[in-house]
Amino acid sequence: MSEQNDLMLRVLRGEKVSRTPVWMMRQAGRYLPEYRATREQAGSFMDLCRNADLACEVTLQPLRRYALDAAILFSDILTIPDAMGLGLEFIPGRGPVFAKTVRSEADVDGLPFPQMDDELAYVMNAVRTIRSELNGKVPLIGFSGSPWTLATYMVEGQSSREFAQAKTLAYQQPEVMHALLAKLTQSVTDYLNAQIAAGAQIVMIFDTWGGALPHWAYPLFSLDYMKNIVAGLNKDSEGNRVPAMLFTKGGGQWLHLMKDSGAQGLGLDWTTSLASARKMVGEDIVLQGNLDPGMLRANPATIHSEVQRVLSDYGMGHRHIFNLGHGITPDIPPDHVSAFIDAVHEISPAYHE
Ligand code: 1CP
Repeated sequence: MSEQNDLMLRVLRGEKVSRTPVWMMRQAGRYLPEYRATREQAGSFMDLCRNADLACEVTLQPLRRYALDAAILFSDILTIPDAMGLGLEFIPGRGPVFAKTVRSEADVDGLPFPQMDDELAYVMNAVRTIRSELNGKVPLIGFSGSPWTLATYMVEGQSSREFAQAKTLAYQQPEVMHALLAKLTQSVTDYLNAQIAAGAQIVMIFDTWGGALPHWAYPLFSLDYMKNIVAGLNKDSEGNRVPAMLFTKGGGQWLHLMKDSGAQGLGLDWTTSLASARKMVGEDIVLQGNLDPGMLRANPATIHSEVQRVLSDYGMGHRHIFNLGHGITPDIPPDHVSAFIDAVHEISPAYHE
């Protein structure tokens, strides 16, 4: 691992590059047999996150197989609510479940601010271990959930489709929801700054459920808090700005608002055309995306032509980072991922004259 690849950082700094960088959301995950083996060795998912050496191992696994241009910290967005004392468990077949929920003013008032050098120290240990092991091979992405997305899990106590409890709280008692979002904003800012201090070179905010909000409520309950976080990010140890990226799933129609968030990059799901997104955000913002992860079930020839479609949709230029429109799913054959990554390497140089 001696080659130094800073392609993604250069794109986020606005420099010219010779091809499109590529990585995948959930690139370390269950579609890889070696991930499943390490996960088994760890015991539970949270035990894997808490063990810096094993978290580092699974972070590096996809990089050994594929020519990826970034590593992403192996952890989860739900580490913050867990550290606030809600008691997180991942139940196979059901997903995350919390022992406690947050549904009243008293519940919000009772939430402690998690300490980055105590309850969340295991995350920073993983960041330090991974950064040192990468040794410059590719940049390391740190991440957090958005306050709104974290709040949906804390209010519901689990994954949700309708967000019945979270929306009732937001619409019926907006001041309680805002108090929760303000607390989470402080915690997420501290969390990302601690990851930056530990060596994260890019930070990404996953707003997976922002797209569930009505148009008037998206800025109020999600975007404004993410802006606040971006404004509160520290520089790295050398005094450089650490690029920030926002990903609101289902947020393509709000790009004209997101472009002024202060983030250098915006992630897109597959419902938005990169060409129209580029017109909306202008040439100063990097766009990341947006192959439908479902396309990876198709055969390698189809994957190749769909990569071509995404690249030509963005068009000529240096401010695109290739990714999926959401995380890769456990059923994808690993050789289809090779076809995807290889196609980006093969086709994208033609878009960088
Ligand atoms: O048993 C397992 O192996 C659990 C599967 C798994 C994995 C691999 C979960 C449970 N989390 C993760 C890792 C993870 N989660 C990463 C690691 C880095 C990488 O991308 O490779 C990241 C960035 C996340 C982020 C995350 N977790 C998000 C935001 C991004 C997204 O995909 O929308 C969300 C919503 C979660 C919650 C979560 N974690 C895991 C589950 C099953 C869920 C619930 C998802 C839901 O509510 O539908």
